Amino acid sequence: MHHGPRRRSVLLAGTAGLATAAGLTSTAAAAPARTTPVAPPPPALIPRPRTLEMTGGRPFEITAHTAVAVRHRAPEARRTAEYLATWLRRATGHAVPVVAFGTAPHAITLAGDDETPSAEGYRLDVTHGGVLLRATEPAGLFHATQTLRQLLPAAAESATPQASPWTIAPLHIEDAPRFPWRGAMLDVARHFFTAEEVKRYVDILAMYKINRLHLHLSDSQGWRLEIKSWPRLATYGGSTEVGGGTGGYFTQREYADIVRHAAERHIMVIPEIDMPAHVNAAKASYAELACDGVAPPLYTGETGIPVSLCIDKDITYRFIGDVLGELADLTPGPYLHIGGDEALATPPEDYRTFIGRVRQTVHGLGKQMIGWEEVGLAEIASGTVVQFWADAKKAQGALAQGAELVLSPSKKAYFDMKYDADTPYGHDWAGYTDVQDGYTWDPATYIPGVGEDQVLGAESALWTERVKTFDEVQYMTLPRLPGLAEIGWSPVDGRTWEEYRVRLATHAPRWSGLGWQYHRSVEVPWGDPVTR
Ligand code: IFG
Repeated sequence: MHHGPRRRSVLLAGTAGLATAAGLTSTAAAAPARTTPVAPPPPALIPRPRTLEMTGGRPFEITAHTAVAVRHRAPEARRTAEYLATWLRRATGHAVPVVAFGTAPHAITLAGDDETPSAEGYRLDVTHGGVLLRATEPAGLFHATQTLRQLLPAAAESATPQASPWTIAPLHIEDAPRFPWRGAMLDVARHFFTAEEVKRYVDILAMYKINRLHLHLSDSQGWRLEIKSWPRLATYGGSTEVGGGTGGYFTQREYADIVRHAAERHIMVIPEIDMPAHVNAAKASYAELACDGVAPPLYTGETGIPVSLCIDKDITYRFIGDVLGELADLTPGPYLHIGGDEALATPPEDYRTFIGRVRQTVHGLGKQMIGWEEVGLAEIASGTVVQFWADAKKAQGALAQGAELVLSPSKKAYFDMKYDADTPYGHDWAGYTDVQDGYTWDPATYIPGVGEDQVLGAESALWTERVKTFDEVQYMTLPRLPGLAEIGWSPVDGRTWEEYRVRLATHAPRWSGLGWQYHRSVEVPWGDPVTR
């Protein structure tokens, strides 16, 4: 961070003081060699904002007199102001009160912005006299606070007061996302992760303006959400995981807590109950779900196993109605993800019948259906969201029915893919995905014949058959997630790996300061080894 003018003025004052004490004439002492102030380097923001202009002049400094002021029609803005003030207090040690607009001379102000209506956009102005965050919607204000966070040194992430000068070079930013959907999927079924760990994951997403958390809540190896009308799904179906560990599940209270934590950071939770395949945990829990009435044993293996719900049994649809009904009540977001992937044990005609019935259940609950690309093989309503992961033909078929696409290409955005041959965790069936590989693609050109206006955005997917601990989850996520966030948010023109990798390297001290694990890929110029 550039300290030019402020430090120079302090130096000058110091020098003059010393010079006067030494009896030197003030003119001689006060006229050091004139150096033209070096323009501060543009800050290393990720995702890169739409416009950024360094406006010069003396920096803004957070001091004991700095307050956070708020003036916005939405009551939500006050909570964002409190979030920002709380964050600033920790590392600066200053009081940083939240005050009403106009009452503090030296303030960081969160305000409305009638000029640039946008769901998530914002404008950010830094001058010597103050900082102004403007946005029409609270989500835009929140994104502006994440940008402000990155304008301060990494020491600002510390949980205890640091001495760093808290200065920001004057600038003007106008910003808004290219795609509305920037997501991250976490598979909590193959290995279970606690609500606390999921909330930490949400904190990583928030730093990079990701706005969707897709939770893969059920699979053959585990059922991870309490369903009151079918209690054994969680108590028995959630009692183990890949490798035979104790597994676990979210009570409905814990799931609601995850939803709240995410909503405060303007992240929508999208729950997935995978069907008709990937259902061994459910069938093991209730024999009546099995076609032959015999519950299979719990499954703790790594590979997918051929299994299907019994398409022509009525109880199957009562089960689905009950489960999705409780899930809908717990999920404020508009989407229910019904999976639909890899239905190898479901005959194609049965699959089409099944997806048709589930679609009606989802719509009956007032929700929109989202499914993996295979749901395009069935009749889906226009407006269904289809998540592309491997087969362009299936995705194009879904588009032909009026679906909208979210891109999770397994060769680019599957964070269970190893970085390289030395990565101790994860898979390699889609090939290695190192940081550069995961960054060099574009959602508007990735699938032949599918352009910008048919794509809602991009989403990473972290499957956890071979990712056991939350440290491993962080290691597989960082440093690839910031790249996916930039792909989803920033303008594509001018976006290059050569320029991005330098910005990315400067974020490592932030992750270290927060105790987040990450992979120090040889592709990134990390600089001097930081204590990790
Ligand atoms: N494909 C399966 C996942 C997971 C993945 C691991 C999808 C949609 C392979 N389905 O990806 O359950 O096993 O990379």
